[in-house]
Amino acid sequence: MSLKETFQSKIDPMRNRVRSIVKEYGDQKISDVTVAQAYGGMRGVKCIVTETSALDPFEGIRFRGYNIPQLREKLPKAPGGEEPLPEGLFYLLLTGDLPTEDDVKEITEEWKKRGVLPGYLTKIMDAIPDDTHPMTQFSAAIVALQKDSVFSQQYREGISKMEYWDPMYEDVMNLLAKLPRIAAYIYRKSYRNGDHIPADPDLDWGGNMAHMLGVTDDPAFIELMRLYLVLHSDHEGGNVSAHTTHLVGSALSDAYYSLAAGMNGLAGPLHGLANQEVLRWVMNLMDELGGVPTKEQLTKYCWDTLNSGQVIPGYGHAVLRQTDPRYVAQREFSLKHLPDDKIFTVVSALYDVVPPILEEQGKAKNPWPNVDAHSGVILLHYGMTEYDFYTVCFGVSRALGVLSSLIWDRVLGLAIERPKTVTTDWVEEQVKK
Ligand code: CMX
Repeated sequence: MSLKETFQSKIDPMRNRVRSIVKEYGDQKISDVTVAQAYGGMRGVKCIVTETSALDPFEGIRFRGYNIPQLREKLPKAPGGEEPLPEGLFYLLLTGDLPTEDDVKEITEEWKKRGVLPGYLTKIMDAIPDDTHPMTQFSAAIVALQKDSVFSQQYREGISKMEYWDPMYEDVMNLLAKLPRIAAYIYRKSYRNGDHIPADPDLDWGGNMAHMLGVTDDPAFIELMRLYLVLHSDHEGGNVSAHTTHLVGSALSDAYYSLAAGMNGLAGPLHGLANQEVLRWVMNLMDELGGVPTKEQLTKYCWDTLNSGQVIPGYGHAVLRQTDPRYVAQREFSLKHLPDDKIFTVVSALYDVVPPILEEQGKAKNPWPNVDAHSGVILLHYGMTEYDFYTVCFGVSRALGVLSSLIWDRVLGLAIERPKTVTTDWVEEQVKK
C-alpha cells in the first residue's frame, strides 16, 4: 500500500474512536486551571489533543510510543548509513506504524518529484535582502508558496468537510518536499554568493539538504543532517511552533499559512532561536576568556549572565525535568565524530557547571540542558559558521511533526480554537468568592 492508502486506512477507525470518546465522556474533566496557569503560559493545562508524540517530564519525548534510542535502532537507514532517515519518521508520525525500507523509499521518491522550487518562488527569495534573518526568509518563502495550495483551491470549489484531509495531505507533501531546497537556497544566497548546488538525484531528503547546503564534503555531515532532522521534528503539541501551526490551521488556513505562522514562533529566542543564542553565547565566552576556560571561569561567566538578567540559553524547559534525550543523542554523535573539538569540550564542561548553578539560583524548574544546548556546536564543527541559520535547520525538521498533526486535525475535524479569556477584574472577583 502507498503512504496515502495506508494513511487513509487509519481514518475511519480513528474518527470512530474520537467520536465515541467525546460522546461517552465529553463531560468528564481532564484538567483544572489555576490563576497562576492563566497568567503563566497555561503550563500543564491539558486542553489540546495531539497524536504524533507525547512528552514525559523525566523520560523525554516518545514519537508514537518510540523513544529516541528505539527510533535510531528501528527506523530504516540509507545504504551504509547509521542514522535513521527522516522520511521514516514522517511515515511513523503520520500513520503510527513503523515503515519498511520500501515505505521510506516511496517517500524519498515522492519528495524528489515534488521538491522542485517554482521560478516565482526563487524570484521572490532573490528579492529579499541577503542580510534579512534566515528565519524571516524561510517564513516568507513558505507563505509565498501559498498560491499553489490545493486545499485553498478545493475549499473554494466547495469540497466536503469529510474530504478536507486529502488536499491537506497533498499540500503537506508538496511543502515538505520543498523545505530542504528552500533552506539550502537561503543559505547559499545569504552566505555563499548565490552559488547554488543542484539536488543530487541519488540522495534522500536529509542527505540532499546536507549536500545542497554545501558546507563540507565530509559524509558524516550527511549522517548528522539525517539525525538532526529526526530529533527536532516533534515535541508534542503544546510548544509554540506546534501549537501555533495547529491554532492557525484550526481556522482552516492551509498548510502554508499554518506552517509559516509556526515558524515565526520557532524564531523566538525562548524557543528554536535558542540554538543560535547558545552558540553566540559560547563563542563570546571563549573570546572573553581566551579559549577553553577553566571550571572556575565558566562558573563566574554563568553567574555574570544570570546576574545581568539574562537566561542561560539551552538550559531549562517548560515540561522536561531531566536532561533532554535529544541533547543526549547529539552528545553521543559528538563523542563519536568530534570528541576532540574544542567547542564541544566547552559544551560538555557547561553540562557539569550549569545545572548546579541554576539549582543554586533556585528559579528555573529544570536546570538541565535542552536540545538547543548541543545542536550548534555540531553544525559549526562541520563548517556552518553562520549561527543565524541554525533555526532554519530546526524548522525544516519541525515541519515533519506539525504538518503530520495538521493532516490529522483535518481528518478529525478539530474545531476552530477559541478559548475563553478573562480580565483581571474578573479574576479578582472570582478569587474573592
Ligand atoms: N536561565 C536562567 N533562568 C531561567 C532559565 C535559564 N536557562 N530557565 C528558566 N529560567 C527562569 C525563567 O526565566 C523564570 O524566571 P522568572 O520567574 O524571573 O520569569 C523562572 O526560571 C521559572 O521558569 P521555568 O518555569 O523553569 O521555565 P519556563 O517554563 O517559564 O520557560 C524556557 C522554559 C525554555 C523558556 C526557559 O527554561 C528558558 O528561558 N530557557 C533558556 C532558553 C532556551 O534554551 N529555550 C529553548 C527551549 C527548547 C526549545 O523550545 O527549543
